[in-house]
Amino acid sequence: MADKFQNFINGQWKDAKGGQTFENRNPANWDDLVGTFPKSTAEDVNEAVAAAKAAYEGWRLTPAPKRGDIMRKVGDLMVARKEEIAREMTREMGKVLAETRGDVQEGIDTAYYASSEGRRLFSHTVPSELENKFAMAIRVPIGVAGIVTPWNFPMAIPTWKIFPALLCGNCVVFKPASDTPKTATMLVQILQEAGVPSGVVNLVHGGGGTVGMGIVEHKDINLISFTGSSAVGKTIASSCGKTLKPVSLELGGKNAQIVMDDANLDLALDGVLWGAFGTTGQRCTATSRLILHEKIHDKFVDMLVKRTEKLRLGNGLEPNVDVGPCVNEGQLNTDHEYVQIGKSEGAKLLCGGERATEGELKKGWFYKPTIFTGVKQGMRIEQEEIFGPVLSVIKVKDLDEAITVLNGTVYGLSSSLYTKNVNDSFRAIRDIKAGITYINAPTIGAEAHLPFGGVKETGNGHREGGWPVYEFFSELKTVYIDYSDKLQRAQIDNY
Ligand code: UN1
Repeated sequence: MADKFQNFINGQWKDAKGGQTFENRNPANWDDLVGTFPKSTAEDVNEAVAAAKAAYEGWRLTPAPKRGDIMRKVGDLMVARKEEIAREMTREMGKVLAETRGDVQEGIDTAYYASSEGRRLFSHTVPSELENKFAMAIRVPIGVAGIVTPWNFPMAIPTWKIFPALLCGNCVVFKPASDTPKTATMLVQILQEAGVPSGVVNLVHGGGGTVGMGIVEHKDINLISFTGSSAVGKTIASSCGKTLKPVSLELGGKNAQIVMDDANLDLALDGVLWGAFGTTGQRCTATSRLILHEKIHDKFVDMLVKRTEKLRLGNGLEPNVDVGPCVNEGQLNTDHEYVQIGKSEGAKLLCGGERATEGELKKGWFYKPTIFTGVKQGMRIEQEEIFGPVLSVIKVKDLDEAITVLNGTVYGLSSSLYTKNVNDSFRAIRDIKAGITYINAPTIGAEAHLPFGGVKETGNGHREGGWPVYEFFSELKTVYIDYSDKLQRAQIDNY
């Protein structure tokens, strides 16, 4: 009998009102049923939103340092359960244990950061232009936040949104990806145990169309934070536009690593292997393009293919496994379709390009790490987000061409340059159009206390992580206090 999980609404664990459920299976072994989860409907969303709205009146008045104390407890509980959560996460979405441990750690870092922000959360106090008048801007919460998150960082990304939302004094209705409902459940259990009052955080499982869009469109949801594809992000933004609901979007990427002819090639090789095939290429920040200076192109490609062919695929819970499965059959099919597209566009397939089915691997959604060379600017495999272990290699003659190629997509999340030349580094930092640029490090590796996000169709200008996310989850109220005992007209009486 598989474990049966529930929604969490107004401090109670409960089934979906309609009684329907969906299954969550291990992508490394489809026979392994992780559990069944409620397939919720609009009724469940309504109940969760009503609970959050009612709880808001108490939560908004709880002092921010006190909310921060709860966040510290959340961090402590996550530390205590880190290994257990990491193992369950690997089981439900496949990435290897070292990576799921990192994912939980990112949540822990975010909790402690949020905790300290409870004693800050400041804005500006500035002088008034009039005598005997005081002026300042203070931060106030907004209301009920709808949080809709993906499966690739099932702990880190929800914490990036939920912890700042709560710390600022908002209540939350949370819809996790249906590929990772168990990690989300563990997070909400921890929030409950840490003392978050009933109704302040509500968890509603189910599909994106019904539950996700149900939250986005709900009149009593006051702001939305979403991470996922650019296509869905545009739909959400259009919906939010109708009522001017604030929305923070973290969307697709087509990140590139540039390797110049003076780079430390061994270092660049470690970087691209980790960037392209870590998390099976299923990161918003994954390296899906490798831009090589023509002088080192052939040598580097040789080095890369040799190492790629040695990567060990398998169940991420087993030792010495480098690459886990794709998250589900649909993603595996997408990867394979893109391989066909790459071939038909004339790119040269050097390795991978097929499903891995040896031994136990046939029980899961494993795809061999794939490399294409001879990729030209404008090909679909060079332009479109694949979200799998498929790397496109592009040859360029100099840094200018490399940056032009790197900038030539609709996305702009992460980017990386390997070089020893300090002048080239600073030119790249200035000219690359991306939210994140790494020098001599791969495209992945964001830290919890720095802004995370991208430009162009990667988002809508907001950032997660660090301090800017607290600006999204709060509003400014400007306050003037006149203690002159007379009418003072700004701009008029003093000029
Ligand atoms: C994502 O890919 O959606 O920098 C988030 C990184 C991680 C976060 C990635 N710390 O790759």
